[in-house]
Amino acid sequence: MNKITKVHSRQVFDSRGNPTIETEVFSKNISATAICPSGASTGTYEAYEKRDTKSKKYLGKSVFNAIKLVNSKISKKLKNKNLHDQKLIDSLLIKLDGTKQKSNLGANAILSVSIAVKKLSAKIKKIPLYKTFLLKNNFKLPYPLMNIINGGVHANNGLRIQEFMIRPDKAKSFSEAMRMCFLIIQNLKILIKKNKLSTSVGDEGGFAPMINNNEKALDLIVKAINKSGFKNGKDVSICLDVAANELFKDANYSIHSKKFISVEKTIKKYLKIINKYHIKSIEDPFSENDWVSWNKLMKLVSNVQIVGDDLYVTNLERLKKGFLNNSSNAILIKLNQIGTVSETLEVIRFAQIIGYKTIISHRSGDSEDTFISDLAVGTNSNQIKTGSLARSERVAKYNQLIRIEEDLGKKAKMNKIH
Ligand code: 2PG
Ligand code: MG
Repeated sequence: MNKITKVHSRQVFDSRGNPTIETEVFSKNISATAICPSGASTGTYEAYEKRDTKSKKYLGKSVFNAIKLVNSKISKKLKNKNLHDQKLIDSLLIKLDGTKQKSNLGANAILSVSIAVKKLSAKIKKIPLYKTFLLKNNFKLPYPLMNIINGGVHANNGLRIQEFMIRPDKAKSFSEAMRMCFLIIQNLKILIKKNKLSTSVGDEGGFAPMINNNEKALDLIVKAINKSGFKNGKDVSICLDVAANELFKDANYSIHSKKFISVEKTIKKYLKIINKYHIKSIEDPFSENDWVSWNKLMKLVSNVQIVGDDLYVTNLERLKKGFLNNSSNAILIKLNQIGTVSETLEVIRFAQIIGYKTIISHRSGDSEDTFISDLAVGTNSNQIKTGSLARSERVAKYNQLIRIEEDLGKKAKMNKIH
């Protein structure tokens, strides 16, 4: 048994330049670190992110109070505990916090400890991290969901939909998936330039051209797919994250233009773009409490992946409710929405039992930490959503998957999409 000897946190910065927590867990002189990510379009039911809202020093965004709690209370509690017993460690953290949304210690404090413990355990056992989750063998690589045009709260271009993504469905290997995405992104850049628009990027590395019409963005992507020699809807699929929480008011939605329209009209427009652009996946098409509309859409589409993100917030109770309501057929998994590795694994396990696709996801504020790449492979998750092939915090996750593919050698296979 290896014991935890010390837990130490420090304030570092995320990809948006905001303060966040890095925690280092020690067992004697060996240590591992983890950095907590942070969202912009967050769900109401997510676990609590603790920030020093009253302190002016970092405009209310510093995390020194959370860090203090790790370095005192949490460190004391975990000292001499079995490093390899992740469930025990996580349950001690949950108990020590004692609230439903982890608002005492902060889910950002708790998660950074939980992930660092998991990493250190693998390091000391000398096992690649991806081999320490739910799967014991037969590892498969996830399909990347690359967010190549950014809108919503991740950019300031006026695009209503937050994420326009591509998924290289016909790729036979992860490296091939990356090559396909690379080609499409390069061609998209040329097309954007030709249209005299800016090729600067948004929070998740996708282009953020000044267009304010969803269909214009979709037209550009279709052109880039064609120009790369691929067939939209066959070789490559277009996938969306609407993040509809941000576009909802008084039972109406403003997804397709600035104007708020009824659910019926919104669904009609969804069906129109699904057919026109062969869209294969839509995340958060409705807001987090609008269970009825989710179910309506599910009844109308058969070959489309409907993904719950803010709807489920990686929370088992909400996922169960969604399952009974037939709300979706896939779930987005974000560790910091729930706050510990063990709870995240529990949600993934349940989702897979009920036949939901699991998609491991970054946050819009992220870091060089690549834990989610290992998590995706180790839990047999079909897809990973971690931004475009730009900005090091996004690319780092893809690079880690390339390393895992190489490590698996001939055994490396892609996961199933359908
Ligand atoms: C989302 C995420 C990640 P954020 O909505 O799926 O892309 O964004 O981290 O801002 O919640
Ligand atoms: Mg989302």
